[in-house]
Amino acid sequence: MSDKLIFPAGFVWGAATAAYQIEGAWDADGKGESIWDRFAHTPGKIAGGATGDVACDHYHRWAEDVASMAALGLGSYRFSLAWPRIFPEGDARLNQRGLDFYRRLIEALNERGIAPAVTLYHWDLPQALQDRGGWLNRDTALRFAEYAACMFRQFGGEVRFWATHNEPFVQAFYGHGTGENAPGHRNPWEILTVGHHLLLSHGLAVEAFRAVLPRPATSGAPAPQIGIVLFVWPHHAASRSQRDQAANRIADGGMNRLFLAPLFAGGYPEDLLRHFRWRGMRPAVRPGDLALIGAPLDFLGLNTYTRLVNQANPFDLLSGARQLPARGPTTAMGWEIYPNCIIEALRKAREYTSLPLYITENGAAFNDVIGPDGAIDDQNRIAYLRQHLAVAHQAIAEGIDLRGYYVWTLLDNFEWAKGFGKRFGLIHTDFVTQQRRWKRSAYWYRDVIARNGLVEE
Ligand code: IFM
Repeated sequence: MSDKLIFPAGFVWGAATAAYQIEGAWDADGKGESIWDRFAHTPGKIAGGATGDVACDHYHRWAEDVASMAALGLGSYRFSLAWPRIFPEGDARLNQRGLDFYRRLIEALNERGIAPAVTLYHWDLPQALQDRGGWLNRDTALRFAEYAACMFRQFGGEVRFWATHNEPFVQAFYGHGTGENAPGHRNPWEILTVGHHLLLSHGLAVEAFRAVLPRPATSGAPAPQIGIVLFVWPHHAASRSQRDQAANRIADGGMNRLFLAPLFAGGYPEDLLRHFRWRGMRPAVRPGDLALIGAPLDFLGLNTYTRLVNQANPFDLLSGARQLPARGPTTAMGWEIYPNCIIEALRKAREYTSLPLYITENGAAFNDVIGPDGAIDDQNRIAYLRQHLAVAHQAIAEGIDLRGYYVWTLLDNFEWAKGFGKRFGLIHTDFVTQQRRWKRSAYWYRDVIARNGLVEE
């Protein structure tokens, strides 16, 4: 590796968060209950009984957090809107105070030259819609499109990047298959229906976006763009055996192709449909759905952290595969440190689309230690980020149209079912005092941004 890896001019350096993981203020100023509020308030669902009721209290401390972003030199900040903060019952009644919060945040970002990258849905569905069936109900897709259209009208011009969804795979498989995430259903038969309705809602939202914010005829100031963020983790077969190869293809299919193919290749992959149909599972596709889902986008975001190694396992009725334990060094999540996940995820996306690509999440949880002087010398996180960025640079050199990279995450936050124990942040959060403290990796990332690349001293 050269010791100087400079990224193209205009490369977007960012950091990402999500509403439920940082905002807190779960019932403040008229916010409605979300499925994550309900889930976290249910005993036994979250490690240590944690909830996102307060989290990083970003709802009240957003100005301090934006100041940190500016000090880091971020070119863009990726965050999500809490749908029930804006529509407490999911539809109809707009909560002005929730809207005002996001207006203040977006204005503050733009004033500092930090391009807002807004995700409309990062898993916190209004509970009122869940009570009407949630994502199992096709109607939720229509409600999502109305909410999205309202956001485009309210903030359209001030937001540079809009993403409809974050990781629909996770909502469908962990929310409805394993039950690890809200709404906590353990019913694999729901997965494809939920996945399809998420994709349908994406398509309807894109249609609304084009109606509210038509593409400008001439180029001037950067026009708002619309895309989606997918979980794309490379899958490897445990061996060359035909059984492992076949199991790996289905496992990869469930996570990656199930979403890439309808978005970019006109429909669900036949082999997956066959595999799931045999198990009594099928997406509830109606005429016209696939055309909506495949509507042209402006960019694709990829969240990637590691790879998965799959072995055939006839006892797993869903995928027919078992994931082998990580080999070699891992992060605190138990995820193998595998920097090539970046280029493999990008190549996978490129099999489907020539759109501009962004790594919208990449980063690592480690058991950070606060030294006697108060410093957090997280060399392991710096090494992780450096290795993954070096591979991102290699991808660009290979001709992949990678336009930006967002570290997951700006500050330690609520890591879903794992509670507060897994710290991914560049900035340390003391969840008792809410004191923020820059880790060494934050200073390091600031220098990477300032130099537009990796320049080792
Ligand atoms: O914290 C999550 C995030 O909400 C979605 N992508 C993966 C991250 C780490 O698990």
